[in-house]
Amino acid sequence: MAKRILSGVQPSGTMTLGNYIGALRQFVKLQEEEDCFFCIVDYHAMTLPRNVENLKENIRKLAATYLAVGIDPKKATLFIQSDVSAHLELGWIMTCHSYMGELERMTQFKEKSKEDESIPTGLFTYPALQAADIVLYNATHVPVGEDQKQHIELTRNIAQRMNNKFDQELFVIPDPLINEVGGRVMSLTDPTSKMSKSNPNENSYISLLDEPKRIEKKIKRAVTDSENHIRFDPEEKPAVSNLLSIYALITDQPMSAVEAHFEGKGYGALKGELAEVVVDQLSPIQERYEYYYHSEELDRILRDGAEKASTVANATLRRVKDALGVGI
Ligand code: ATP
Ligand code: LTN
Repeated sequence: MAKRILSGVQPSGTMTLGNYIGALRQFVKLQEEEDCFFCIVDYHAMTLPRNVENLKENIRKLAATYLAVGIDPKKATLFIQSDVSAHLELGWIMTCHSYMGELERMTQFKEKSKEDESIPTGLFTYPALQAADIVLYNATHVPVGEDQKQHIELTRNIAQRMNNKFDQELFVIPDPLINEVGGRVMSLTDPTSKMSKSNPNENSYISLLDEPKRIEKKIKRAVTDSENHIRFDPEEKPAVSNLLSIYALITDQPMSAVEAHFEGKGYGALKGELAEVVVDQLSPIQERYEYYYHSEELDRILRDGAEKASTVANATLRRVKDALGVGI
């Protein structure tokens, strides 16, 4: 039987090469074989006040990016979370079945709540909404980057808890799908933290919409080490290993082939060739992005997607409300 896939991305800025390698590229492959739902999780983006400012534009940017990287609305359902009200309804129900203790353990919450003195409540309860996003579609698998593993684990726990409580298989228990290589693309300026679009230092990430010159510049400035010896060794040489991983993933080669290719060459060569393959991969995506961003086709795709998603989500919500005994 085909797997049921659900994943979500926050409209919180321009997608990075990390998002592309860790998540979007997987989505494009999965849609060929599996039954896929991809969501623009705008209610999640709202959990940080700074994301509220350009929400409308960021939603459109993300929708155009999904299509530009190759998500095909004939094969997968693409929709905006806030167009399917079942997310908030089930989100509340799942919030009521989650515990403060387990939410307090979430690494992403700990990281993101460091940024501000006033921590929005939504930032804390957000993993319960993410759990609802997933189980609403009876997802069997959730393709995500490494940083989301803990949230999927939490989803499994809440879903199982509710199945036990109501003594029926209310929810499918989902598995994460994480790329072994590429599940965590690191920052270009600090190889100990993940490449993130919310990093204020723009040199730390490559945006999918960066112009060729900018990509070259950022890669040239990327930190390395003082050895000038190319070797894949994430422990001893995290920065160079990160560049090598990106090269291997973009060119679809095993690391052994990449190491052999760069044998005897210096960091200058690695950076030059890496910039070239990244630019080659992103150029056609950027062209398609421009087209979709300005097209009415995009609105139609999102409207159709919301309709299809609502049908599936409402059926799950109905089942849950019946089990709880709420509503008529
Ligand atoms: P931010 O970087 O602003 O904290 P984010 O990029 O983690 O946000 P999303 O845009 O919702 O948040 O992430 C979309 C997907 O990309 C998720 O599955 C996430 O795990 C994955 N992802 C994000 N950054 C990376 C990275 N550096 N390497 C691999 N995958 C990543
Ligand atoms: N929390 C995720 C985004 C997200 C998601 C989802 C991912 C929200 N709902 C459902 C997978 C499935 C993030 O911050 N990247």
